[in-house]
Amino acid sequence: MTLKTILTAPDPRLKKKSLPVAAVDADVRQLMDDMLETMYAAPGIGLAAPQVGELKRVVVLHIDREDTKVGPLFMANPEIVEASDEDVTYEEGCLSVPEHYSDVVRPAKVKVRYLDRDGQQQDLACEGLLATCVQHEIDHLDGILFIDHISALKRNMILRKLLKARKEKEREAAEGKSPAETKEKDHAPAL
Ligand code: GNR
Ligand code: NI
Repeated sequence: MTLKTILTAPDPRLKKKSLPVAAVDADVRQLMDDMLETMYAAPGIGLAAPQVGELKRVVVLHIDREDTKVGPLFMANPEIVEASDEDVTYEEGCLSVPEHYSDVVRPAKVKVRYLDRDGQQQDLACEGLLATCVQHEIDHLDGILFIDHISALKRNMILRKLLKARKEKEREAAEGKSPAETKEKDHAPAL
């Protein structure tokens, strides 16, 4: 078991389309197990392989809430085979878009077809948070983030903030300081 590093936007790897796996072999199972551990540590309720830099169509999910308890689920090559006409709005977050949340509209119910950890094909009817999460994860496999479903104005604001936060972190690392030591007076004034 190995913890993987979760990529954050903007990162070109998060925008790429992932490739199907030929089979659920030992390597894919290892990736699934590492992803599950990484997801639990984050913590999150789902994780897609491209978020850890592996451009493969692999997803893990585990939801443990009052109203929805499911998982751990391991999915290779997941596909939405049915979606409801009815939509639902959910405030989404993403481990690759840390500390930002936005309402996203998606079909309320979906049926997902996938290969499980044993390579067996499964059809799973999803509703509630599971339906939202499954669609969010399959989006990752197609290089789509939840911020791609919101207005360009909000998206660009979030991306700018993420880039600024990353540069700040890099600067602190280069100066060998802990974030707490970095005071406002140390910042270069914004132009
Ligand atoms: O942990 C997560 N929570 C979440 C909440 C609402 C809608 C989607 C999600 S998925 C997210 C983890 C993640 O980034 N998966 O790709
Ligand atoms: Ni995500």
